[in-house]
Amino acid sequence: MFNIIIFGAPGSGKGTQGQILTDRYQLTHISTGEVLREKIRKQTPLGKLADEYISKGQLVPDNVVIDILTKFFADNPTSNGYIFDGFPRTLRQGEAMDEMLAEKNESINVVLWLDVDDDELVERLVNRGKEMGRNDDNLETIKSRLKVYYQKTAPLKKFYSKQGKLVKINGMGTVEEIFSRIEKVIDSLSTKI
Ligand code: B4P
Repeated sequence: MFNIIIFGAPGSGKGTQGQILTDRYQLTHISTGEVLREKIRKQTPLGKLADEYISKGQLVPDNVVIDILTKFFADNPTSNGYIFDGFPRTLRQGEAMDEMLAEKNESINVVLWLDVDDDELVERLVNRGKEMGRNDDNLETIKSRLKVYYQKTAPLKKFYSKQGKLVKINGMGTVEEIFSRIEKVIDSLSTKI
């Protein structure tokens, strides 16, 4: 199994590159953001709760997203490899994920950190807000998401760097250019496993 975390600030291309990676390597993909948006669309109790946080640019509480991951593993007990997109976003989530994988005698192989300038992040998200109408893609909420990213999510870089798993990818450029950088990293690592 080859397990990947795709990591980065909001708008860094996690969802975009995560989907391409899933198709290219036949991985099992989870985007916690997508799962939460689906619950919001269906107006489930969890969706209503998540909406209160997402619409303000805040993180949904750890226990809620950790439960989503637990269910994901129950629904997908075996795989070629998993790709985690938008999870973990806090140290507690990272620790919980390591424990869940250890129970399956598995671990994370690589954390791909998509590094993108803040100005570019804001521009991508503002554009998506105009095109797709996602209610968390407005300037005020985007600023708060970036602040939360630097406070709560960016410390995970140290967590994975200490484990020797963090690989920085230049996330500026076209989708194809960025994917080709990712592909080189995965191909070089997977031959060593
Ligand atoms: P997510 O769905 O993960 O949203 P995101 O961080 O904004 O990134 P996303 O993956 O959607 O965007 P991408 O970078 O691909 O989370 C949404 C919310 O859910 C969070 O704010 C939080 O509240 C909550 N949540 C989710 N997971 C959670 C967790 N684990 N814990 C707590 N809360 C959680 O792309 C952005 C845009 O850029 C797209 O429009 C794309 O087309 C464009 N783009 C991509 N690559 C590009 C490129 N190279 N050039 C130009 N544009 C590009």
